[in-house]
Amino acid sequence: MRMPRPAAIRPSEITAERYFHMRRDLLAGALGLSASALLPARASANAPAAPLATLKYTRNARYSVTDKPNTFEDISGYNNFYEFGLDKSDPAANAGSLHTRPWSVTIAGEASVTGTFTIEDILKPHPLEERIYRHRCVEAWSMVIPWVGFPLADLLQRFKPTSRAKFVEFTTLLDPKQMPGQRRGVLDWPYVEALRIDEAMNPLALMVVGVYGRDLPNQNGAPLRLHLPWKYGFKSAKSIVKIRFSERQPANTWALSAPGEYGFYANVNPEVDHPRWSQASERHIGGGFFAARQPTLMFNGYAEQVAGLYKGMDLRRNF
Ligand SMILES: Nc1nc2c(c(=O)[nH]1)N[C@H]1C(S)=C(S)[C@@H](COP(=O)(O)O)O[C@H]1N2
Ligand SMILES: [Mo]
Repeated sequence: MRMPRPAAIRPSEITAERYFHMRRDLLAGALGLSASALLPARASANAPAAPLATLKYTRNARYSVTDKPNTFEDISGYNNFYEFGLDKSDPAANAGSLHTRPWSVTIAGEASVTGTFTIEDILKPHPLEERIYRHRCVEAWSMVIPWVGFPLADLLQRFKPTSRAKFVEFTTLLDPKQMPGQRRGVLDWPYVEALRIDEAMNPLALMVVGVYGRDLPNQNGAPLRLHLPWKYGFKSAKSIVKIRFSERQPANTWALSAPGEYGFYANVNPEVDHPRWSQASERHIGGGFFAARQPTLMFNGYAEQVAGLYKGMDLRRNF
């Protein structure tokens, strides 16, 4: 992933407002209202008239930021999905060749329940919720996305991981016929990502099936993709076909391809620069070319919820 070095940000551009996300539910509680009563008009106001199925879900204000979501056009038109090309517009142009039904997911490794399940079996027990999450790419751009999904922990618990399950690995579909980018050796296919089990079990870790109240567009990782909003976007594997519990730390694709640039943890950290660019600020997609850069927040603004996972770790070494 290549990126120009972003310009320095001026202190005047640091908006205090960004530090007050996720306070709405507290305020609502004090007023004796349900949290959603204070929410603005439905995030799906920008939803497309696309033939994507509508989903049933409830809104989760407790785990949503109050930042304005990006448009559906930005979210589905500016993507990283190297299986469909390297340019941001390639996934939207090329991901039509992906067939997301039938689809199956294999559960393997250190768990009492393993095997191959249909996507319907995977999804059935899980009520869907909408969560508006910040999404920060390692390339120093960001978006705000109204995902629809369910907690990753709820899915993983169903398979009863054993006490030896210290990590969870996620693998994207390998099929060069459907994924033209896999005909080129830009990455070591299939795309693999992994988490420590306690990270995966954190309530913020989301198994995503939709956006703006509808099924995920293929370019966003249909039918099943991860999003962990405190980590750089590359941890969020798309179009998942395998979940494996393991005792040892799995290798992840980006760290394998450039170990000096992409680590295993990939926590958003404004103090640890990428070797080729600063991570102190980000370009908010949709803000226009001349819009001010935003300061990047520690753990992408989710420090209160996740900093404890990394207590005592040197985050410069474990980047
Ligand atoms: N299989 C796969 N998953 C992937 C990627 C990819 O190239 N292939 N790119 C990652 C990166 S770098 C980012 S920023 C996010 C982008 O997700 P989005 O296109 O839904 O915004 O997907 C991540 N998941
Ligand atoms: Mo990314």
